[in-house]
Amino acid sequence: MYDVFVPVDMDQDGDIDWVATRGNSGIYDGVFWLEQVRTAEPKPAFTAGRSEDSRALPLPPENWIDTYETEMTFTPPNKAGHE
Ligand SMILES: [Ca+2]
Repeated sequence: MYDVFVPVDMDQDGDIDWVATRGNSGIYDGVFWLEQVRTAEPKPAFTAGRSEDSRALPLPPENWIDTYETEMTFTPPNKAGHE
């Protein structure tokens, strides 16, 4: 859970940065800082803060809603077919 984002130029380079707190995330709780980086050449939008991080997943396909379940059920998956 992110409690608040505060815009502030942390390193006083003229670009606004974001400082925020994260809670209810166990060992990942704390304060973090998102810094804008300006370069003349293209570069990745994000740089990982840790050498080991969670697996990156691709965005869903454009037609994701077509494959999304539309029926609501109150039967848990392990009980389906036993009625
Ligand atoms: Ca800055």
